[in-house]
Order: sequence, then structure tokens, then C-alpha cells
Amino acid sequence: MSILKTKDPEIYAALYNETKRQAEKLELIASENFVSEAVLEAQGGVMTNKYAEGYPGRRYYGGCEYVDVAENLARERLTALFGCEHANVQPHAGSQANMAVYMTVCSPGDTILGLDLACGGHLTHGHPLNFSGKLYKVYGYGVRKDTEQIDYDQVARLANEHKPKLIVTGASAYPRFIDFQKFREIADNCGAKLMVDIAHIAGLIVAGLHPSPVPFADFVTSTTHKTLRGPRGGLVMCKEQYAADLDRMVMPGIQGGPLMHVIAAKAVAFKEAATPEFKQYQTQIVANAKAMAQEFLNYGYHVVAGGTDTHLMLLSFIEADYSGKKVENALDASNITVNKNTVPFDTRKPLVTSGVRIGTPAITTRGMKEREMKTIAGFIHKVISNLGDEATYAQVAADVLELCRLFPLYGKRLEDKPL
Ligand code: DSN
Repeated sequence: MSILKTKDPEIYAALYNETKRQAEKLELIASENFVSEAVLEAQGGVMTNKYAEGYPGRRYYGGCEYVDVAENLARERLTALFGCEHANVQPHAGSQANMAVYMTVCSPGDTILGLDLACGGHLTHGHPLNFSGKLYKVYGYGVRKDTEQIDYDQVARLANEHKPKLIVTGASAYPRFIDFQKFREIADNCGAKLMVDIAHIAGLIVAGLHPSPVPFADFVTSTTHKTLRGPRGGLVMCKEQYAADLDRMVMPGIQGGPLMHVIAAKAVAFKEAATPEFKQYQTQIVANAKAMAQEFLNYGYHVVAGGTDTHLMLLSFIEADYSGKKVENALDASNITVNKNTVPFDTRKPLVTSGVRIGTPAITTRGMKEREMKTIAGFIHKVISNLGDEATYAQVAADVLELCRLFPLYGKRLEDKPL
């Protein structure tokens, strides 16, 4: 029986409907996933009540003996997962993780190099409307026109010309491997520090499916809720030489009390990520993404960079007379959730765009495999081929619902108590 249902029926209804939405629609947003019930339980627990400014064994509050257990486990498990020298699990989100690194390495006005948002970068990698673009002098690098992959010659050229304090790589919408060793060489040549944001590919790295930046980067940042399949949150890993400065920058530099319930849930997710099942899951995510990208190529779509090495792909409509926004809305009406996304050399506005980003982490968590990927690519193709036709949307929506019912999410708990 749900207490929430009695105490706050409006929020209960919103939670119930959201649980149902997640269960009955196809979640293809590349940055989303479905956490385990163990992660949900830890995150929904009493550690939310506890203030614990400081770090384990060095807190500004009493009564921290059990939250210390959680944070120590999270740090130890994360360090073991990635083989890093130092880990900080307190950043509330990826933005705070990135901010902590920038403020550890740079002073306002210093120069940073980051991947352009339109080429797959992230807001916090130097967008003019973000703190990163406001506080630092940012030069953006992009992708080559012919390959739609990172232009390493351009990165080297910009680095030698502008002598950045920090080079940032990692991406939110980039489907190919990133060559971290090359970035290290470029950083060494111009005396810069290197930060890699692995928010999207963290799970793939743990499973050995994407090369790890840990041996090459001074700092590695991530979120915990994408391929890593943990609670929403951030983290930073770094070389031991930066540990004390980084920790001081996270708290008291930019944050106060850590979210101890989230840190407990991060620890649970890191434990799950160390299992053979997790590696199998990540392998299937990539196999699914490759299968779906191939299907889109077979249909004749412009798949950015010619396919994918990872969990996501981008369809480019740069040559088409419809936009990413139009496709996102049409798919939404068909029970398929994606996000519109700028693509390399996009000429449409950021709220319109010429592409959509499609990811397989969430549907793979439900147990879907290559066969379903072909089916889903078929649904998407049907919708795009019939833009504006409500009857097609209704037909695809019904087909999606039928498919989703074959891969239930969170089982029977949906019937009474929302998660
Ligand atoms: N908003 C996230 C994404 O969708 O990739 C990045 O922070």
C-alpha cells in the first residue's frame, strides 16, 4: 500500500503516470536508463536526512558513521572499477563535476579547448550561455566534413595557437571512439592539462568496450545515470597529485552538503557495474546500437559518421525538408521518445535542429536485442515516411505498446505502488 497515495494523491498520480510512461513507451534518449530496484531503494532511503559536509572521517557534523560507510564504499568501488588513483563521488551532477575540475585547474579568463555543442559536445564544455563559456576563454574544435569525426589536426592547431590551460574532450552526441592518447599528446605538446568527460560512455569503458581515458587524462568526469545505470549524479576521478585540490574545490569550493542518499545509490550501482552481467549488458547495448544504425543505413538515412561504435547514433536530416523537431514530435505521438539534436554543420536553430539522437541503453535494460532493434528502426522509418499522418502515428503507437508489454519494466509493482 502506498502512503503517498493517501498523503499526496496529486504527486502519487504524477509518479504513477511517469512509471507507466516509462513502461509503455520506447525510451530511446541516449542519456537515460532504468536503474535497478536496489538503486531506487538506496536513493529513496533515510540517508536523505543526513548532513555530512566534509569527507569520510573528516566531517563538519556528528552522526556520520553510516554515511561514511556508504561514501567509502562508493569511492573504493569506483576506484576499482576504473583503476583510477583518486575518486570524488560528491558532485551532484555532471555540470558540478566539470565545474570542479575547471576551477581546480583554471582561473577566470584562462583558455579552454572543448568540442563544439553542434558537433556533439556538451553545454559545460564551453557554450557561451553556460558558466564555462562565461568564465573562460573557449575555443571550440569540431569534426571533419568528410568523416564527421573529430578533427584531431584542428585540435592540435588550436592547442598550439592558443596554449589552453585545459583541453576538454568527451561528448554528449558523438557516436565514434575518441582517441584519448592523441588528446594526451596534443595536451603535452602545448603544456595543457587534459579532462575527459565520459558521462555517456562510462558503462562501456567499465566493460572494456570503449578505450579508457584513465591512463591518459589528468581528470575524468562522469555522470552516474547514463550507461553506468546508477542514480542521477556526478563524479570526478583524477591523478593523486590533484586529489587534495579537487576535493577542496568540490566542497567547500562549489558544493555544501553531499546528497548522501544518492551517494549510497551510486555505491550500489558501482557494485552492480562490477558484475559479469553488467559487462554482458553493455555488450548488448553496443550490439543493439550497431544493429539499429545498420538498419537505418539500409533504409538510406544519413547516419552521422557512418554508424556507431557506442550506445548511440545520430540521424541527420540536413539534406531533408523536415527538421529534428518535427521528427521528435511525430515519434512522441507514436510512443517513441527521442531527442532532437544538432548535427555537424547544422543550419537549423538549436530548438529546431536537423537531427535526432537515438540511444539503446534503456531498451537494452528491458531485455531487447538485435531483432527488436530492427523492428524499432522499422517503426521510426514508418513514422518519418508518413510525417503528419495521425493514423500512422496511432498504428505505430499501438505496435510499440505491444512490444513494450513483451519486455515489462519493474514488474508487478506498477500495479499499486509507483516507483
Ligand atoms: N543532457 C545530457 C544528455 O542528454 O546527453 C547531457 O548532460
